[in-house]
Amino acid sequence: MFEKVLIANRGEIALRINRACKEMGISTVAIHSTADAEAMHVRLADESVCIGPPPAAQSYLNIPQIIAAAEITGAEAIHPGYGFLSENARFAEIVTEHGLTFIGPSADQIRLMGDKIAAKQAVKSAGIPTVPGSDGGVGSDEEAARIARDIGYPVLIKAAAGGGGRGMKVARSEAELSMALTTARAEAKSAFGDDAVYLEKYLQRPRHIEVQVLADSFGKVLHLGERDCSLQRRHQKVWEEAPSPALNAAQREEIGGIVSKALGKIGYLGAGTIEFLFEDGKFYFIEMNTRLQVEHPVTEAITGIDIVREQLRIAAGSPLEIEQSDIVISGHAIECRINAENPFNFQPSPGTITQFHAPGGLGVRFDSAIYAGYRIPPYYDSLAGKLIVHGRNRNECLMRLRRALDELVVGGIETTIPLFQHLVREPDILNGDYHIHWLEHWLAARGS
Ligand code: MV4
Repeated sequence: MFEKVLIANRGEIALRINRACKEMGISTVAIHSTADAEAMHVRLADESVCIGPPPAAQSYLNIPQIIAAAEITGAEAIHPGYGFLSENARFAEIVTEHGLTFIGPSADQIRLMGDKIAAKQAVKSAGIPTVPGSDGGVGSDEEAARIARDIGYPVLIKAAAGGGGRGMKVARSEAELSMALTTARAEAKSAFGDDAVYLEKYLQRPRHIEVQVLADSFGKVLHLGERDCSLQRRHQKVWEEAPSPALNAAQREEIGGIVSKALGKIGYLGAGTIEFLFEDGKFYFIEMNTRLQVEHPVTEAITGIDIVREQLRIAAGSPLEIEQSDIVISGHAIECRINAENPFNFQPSPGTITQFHAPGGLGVRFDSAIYAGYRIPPYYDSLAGKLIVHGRNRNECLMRLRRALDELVVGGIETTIPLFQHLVREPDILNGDYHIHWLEHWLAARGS
């Protein structure tokens, strides 16, 4: 096992990684910008290195400074967390070229999954169901029209270099198609420097369901069940839960088995997530994430598996010690993202936290790097904490979530807590009856 790991991130995820390292007897190195000198991740790590000024481009994305910090402190491995450099294939390559271990899959796998056309083809040929569409990029408008006529309207045009919802255009009829293609190509070119686009059947009211996997360097792949991340706004997830209220045990086993087998064929390494749209009882692959995700704790809650510990063990070349049959889904978990934002219009609300009280008790976890007196800097994302609640079933989980939200106090800034106070009382949410557009419809109906 590594003796020292550099954590190339900030905020709650840096604390999360630090915790796994400490439990495994690994020394930790924090990196930070000048804006984060007082941050909790810096205080809790064994060592810290200031790597640059506040803008992320000059600090948390500054590859030479991060490599230098690892070399100066003698760290053997780098955990990228999520966001920042976590899905930057070139970073993974540079880490490796410096004789360090990147805690994640190979640069080639990150690059493959970053190219949405290549990723779709790779997982499809490994047996994962995909959305009907152009198998590969679309060439001429005539070719696109032929494919669209074949799969039926509406169709969705996606950028090969996109992902996370950037650069998508819906065409509802052939009359709209050529304009939509032109716009999509132009937007893709200016956003990503690559105008390659592909076509898919547009699914109108699907759920977003993602399957968590762990794969070791001995070819063993385990799936840890799914998470339902359908409650989102502008491609930012707000509430994630597991198991999905929409799946039965047979569907869970089936998709988990398909995913494990496919990732075994691809030779995937580490923790990963396969994202699906789920509509009318069918799964359709959309993307693969090659990083640890914000919402990983809901899976930890229902499986008892420490995903970050497993990432560290896998990266150090250790085998997964459990079998698929050892993984038992127990109860239900929900995560609420507590953002420093206005709860209904989501405008960022950085500033000083004047009061803070974390909720506790059985089945309650609060992952956060905030404290009373902490000033949330305006330079980074607005996630202030994650409330993760576990119960023996969904109703107990919801009851506990209402109680935990009532205990949580974050004063001095606006947060999304009031949004969740409303959501835990909405009939559709209580019934688990929602889809990827539900939250935006609900917000529009309340006039926010
Ligand atoms: C889709 C879709 C409908 N049909 N693909 C958005 C993010 C990116 N990962 C894929 N996305 C979508 N792809 C087809 N063929 C609808 C979305 C989508 C979405 C997906 C997941 C979660 C939230 C979403 C919000 C809007 C659109």
